[in-house]
Amino acid sequence: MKKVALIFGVTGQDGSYLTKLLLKKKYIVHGVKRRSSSINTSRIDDIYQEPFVKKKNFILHYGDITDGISIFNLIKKTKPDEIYNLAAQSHVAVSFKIPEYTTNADAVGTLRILDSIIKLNPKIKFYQAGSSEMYGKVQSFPQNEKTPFYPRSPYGVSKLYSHWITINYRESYKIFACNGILFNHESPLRGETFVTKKIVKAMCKIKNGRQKKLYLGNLYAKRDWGHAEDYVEAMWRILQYKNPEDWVICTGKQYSVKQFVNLVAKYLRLKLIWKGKGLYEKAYLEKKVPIIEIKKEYFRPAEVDTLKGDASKARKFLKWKPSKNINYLIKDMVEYELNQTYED
Ligand code: NAP
Ligand code: G4F
Repeated sequence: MKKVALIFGVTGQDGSYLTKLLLKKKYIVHGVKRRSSSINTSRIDDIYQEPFVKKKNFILHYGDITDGISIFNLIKKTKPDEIYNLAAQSHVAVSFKIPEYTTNADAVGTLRILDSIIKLNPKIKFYQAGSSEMYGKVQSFPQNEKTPFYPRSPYGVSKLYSHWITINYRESYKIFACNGILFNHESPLRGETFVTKKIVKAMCKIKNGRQKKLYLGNLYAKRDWGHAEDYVEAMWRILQYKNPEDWVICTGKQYSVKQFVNLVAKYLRLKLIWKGKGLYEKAYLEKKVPIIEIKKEYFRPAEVDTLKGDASKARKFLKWKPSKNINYLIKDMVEYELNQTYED
């Protein structure tokens, strides 16, 4: 019998990579997409061309994480062995602008799935997409499964609710429900307003003479950036482990936004010279033209200054470790971007 997976958030970066992974593992994959006025399946459309995709092993359904009826009905209809909850309003800065919606989707959405599981089939395994944003103002360094949380945004607070409600349902109803605490992971499919994609896209366009300037916020925030393809493998391993537990997934290496910019510039052979401080810091190309400037609007009301994880537990028990480093990530993102054709 083939295993059946149900993915909430199938149209996102991770949803796309996870779908491919599960189809290669011969799962039947049901994906939940939400209704939008324009087509939102661009990240998964190519999956239908893959040789391992047959007519009936990848099926999309309409649903919404803020709509409990759709969640209940989809779980009832698709009868999954495993549910992956990747659906979220996943942009931290945006969560300050739409905090109530973010809480509804990112916190209560998880409760809706968990409660449907215990009502319909408590044997379903559940993966919750937790985030290193829950560490926020970090309480110890590096962060592992024992590090106390201190979220700094409506997004981080909502993810923390999801983390604890997943543990609460696991302990109360003995279900196989797990939290992955994933640090930042990127890829060519990353959303365009996250900082890595924004930098790569703009700098490729600058290199090709299609854009003049890139505006950024806090250059000195540090992140532990991995590749999404590695991280979806961890999600799957988490649900195959003998016990339902919580897991930190990260590279253990940390770079600032400015270092990321410099690595992209190096790959593109752009010679950047940084001058000035604070809001007046600028990166010049060939000493003359400023191509990167700072805009106050990209700073957040509360920042997560530094994140660096410790994935020893996953290394030891899941036999998981990242296979791609930051240089591979940048090469993958830049090469993808350079191959895009732009209408402008
Ligand atoms: P993403 O690209 O933003 O994808 C989010 C997915 O959720 C998209 O498919 C989106 O649909 C869907 N979604 C949003 N609101 C929804 C709603 N109300 N109902 C149903 N679906 C909804 O995010 P990602 O980078 O793949 O991340 C996947 C998950 O991991 C998210 O929960 C994120 O918060 C979490 N996470 C990500 C990272 C990271 O660094 N990438 C790290 C830790 C945790 P549309 O395509 O229609 O927008
Ligand atoms: O790329 P970011 O928007 O990612 P952030 O806030 O770390 O969140 C991502 O990773 C989390 C895991 O830790 C996920 F849970 C979450 O869903 C999301 O995927 O920003 C990274 C850093 C921040 O410190 C931000 O202030 O980059 C800084 N930054 C500087 N200039 C900018 C910009 N971020 C964005 N998005 N845009 C800028 O212009």
